This record gives sequence, C-alpha cells and structure tokens, in this order.
Amino acid sequence: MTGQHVTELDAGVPDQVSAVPDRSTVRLALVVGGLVLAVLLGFGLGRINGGGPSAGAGLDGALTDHTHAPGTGGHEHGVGQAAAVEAGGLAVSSAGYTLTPLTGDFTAGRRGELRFQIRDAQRRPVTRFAVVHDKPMHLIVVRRDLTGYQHLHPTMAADGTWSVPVTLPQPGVWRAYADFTALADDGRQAAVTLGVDLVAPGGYQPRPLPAAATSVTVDGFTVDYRGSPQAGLTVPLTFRITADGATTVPERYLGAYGHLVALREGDLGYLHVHPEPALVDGAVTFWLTTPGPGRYRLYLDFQVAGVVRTAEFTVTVA
Ligand SMILES: [Cu+2]
Repeated sequence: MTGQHVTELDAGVPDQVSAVPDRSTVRLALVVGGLVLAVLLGFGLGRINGGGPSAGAGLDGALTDHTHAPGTGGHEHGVGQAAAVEAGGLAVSSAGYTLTPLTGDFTAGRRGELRFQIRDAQRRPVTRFAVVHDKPMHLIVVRRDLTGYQHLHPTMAADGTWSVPVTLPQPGVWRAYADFTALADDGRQAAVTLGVDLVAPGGYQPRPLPAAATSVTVDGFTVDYRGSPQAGLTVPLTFRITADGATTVPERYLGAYGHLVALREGDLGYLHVHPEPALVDGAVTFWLTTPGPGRYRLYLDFQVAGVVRTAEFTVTVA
C-alpha cells in the first residue's frame, strides 16, 4: 500500500466501501490499467512521485476515473491502479506521516522491544487508525537479504506509542515496515506503508535469494501458486495448499484466507497486494502489483488448525 497518491484523490470522496471486483470488472480494470499506464508515460511519471497540482488535468481525470472504477474500493486500492504501481515502505516519511522509532537497540538473538509513533505533518502522534485486515497496525520485519520474515501486530498506548516484542535472530540490518491507515481529524483516511532499518550488530552473513519456484513445502504443507506477475500490472495469483495430496482449505486469518506480503530485491520495496475475500475451489487469490522487472520475494501467511505458517516464494518478473 503506497497510499500517497490515492489518498489525495480519495480525499474528497465520501465513504468508499471496500469491495472486490468480479471477473468482468477485473478484465476491464486490466485494460483500463494499461490505458492509464499509457497516459502516464505520455505525461511523464514524475507527476506521480511529485504529487504536485501543476501537471495535466487529463492525467488527474484518468487517475480519478480509474481509482473509482466500479468495484474498486477506497484505501484498499483496486485492480490495475497506476498510483499503486509504486512500491511503498522505502521511506520513514510519506504522505505527511512519519515513522518515529523510540527504541532502536537490538542484540541478535535476544528479545527486544520496538516502540514507535506515527506522527502527522504537525508532528503530533497519530492515535486514530482504521482497522484493515483485522488490525490497526501491521508490522513486517525482515532482514535485508529477505530472510527472517516476521509479521507482527503492535499494540498502541493512549498517547499513540506502538510497542511490540521483537527478536532479530541473526546479526544484520533489518527492515521494519509499518503498514497502516491513519484517520485524520477531518475524516480523511491515509493508507501508508513506512519503513525504517533496525540494526542487530555483529557479523552479517547474507544468504542468496532462493531460486524462483511456484511450489514450496512448509511443515508438510505444499503451497503452490498459479499466475504470472507482470511489470506494471496488477495480476491475480492463486495459491493452493495441499497436504498428502489433498487440498487443504486454509482458515480465515486477518480477515481473509491468508495474508500476502511481497518485497522487491534490491531496495526492499513493499508491494501492493489485494486479497480476494472468498475461496474458489479451496484456493485463495491475491492481486499483486509489481512495479517493474526484477526479483521479488512473496510471503504467504496461512492458517491451518489454528497455526499460522509462512510460505515463501521467489518470483522473477521479466
Ligand atoms: Cu498484520
């Protein structure tokens, strides 16, 4: 969830209801997404990053129409949205919000505590957050070689200070992502992912990224996916879990039948992912937006018999 640009567009629009497009809408959205990309190329992509008011009413129109295409929803974003093509989590400040760590010392292998605030443009700690995927705050922690993935849910004190126990098991530089939707006084919602490095001093032995694969096994569960991520597009990836050759239906977890995070090799950009709310034939589908060619690491959290496991995949996007 990059959120930044979409938020500006959404600001004047009352109460978007999150919904997931049906197949025909999706097909349309993919086509529209391509058109929007073409328009973007025509106007120059700088407009997206800068967010300035000067360049191109036509572009605003295209984005606005697209952002509010039927069946796509508010801060959850929709299918093929150009604004969501940019990766998030690359900065401590975005869209007027700043991630401010209040603790920062970690010892590899020892339990520590991460405390932080999200501050608004007036430097006030934000205390109102929308519940998205069952939680007001999702914290992802991963070492910069994309190993050691953790998905945590900090708790907030009344003053807006978030805290969560964190163990960084191996030395190195780790990336922490705060994925949240802030509620401003005027009711605006800003879906933002901010990122900050955490350091566990010591000898860092980076591991190479595993080869690309569409099937992995974790604790006796085989998880495979179908779908072909494409640079600059939002495409469906459908994951199926099997055990002993039979499809295993995952339980609901974080408001869906799984939770998917995708990170980009090289800068650890955090990609936009949109889950389908329902299973189809026991499989769960996510819509993934990959901004450009490269290698990505996917982390699928799924729950079976009350236990959450993570299936990790390397994906190469040509
Ligand atoms: Cu979470």
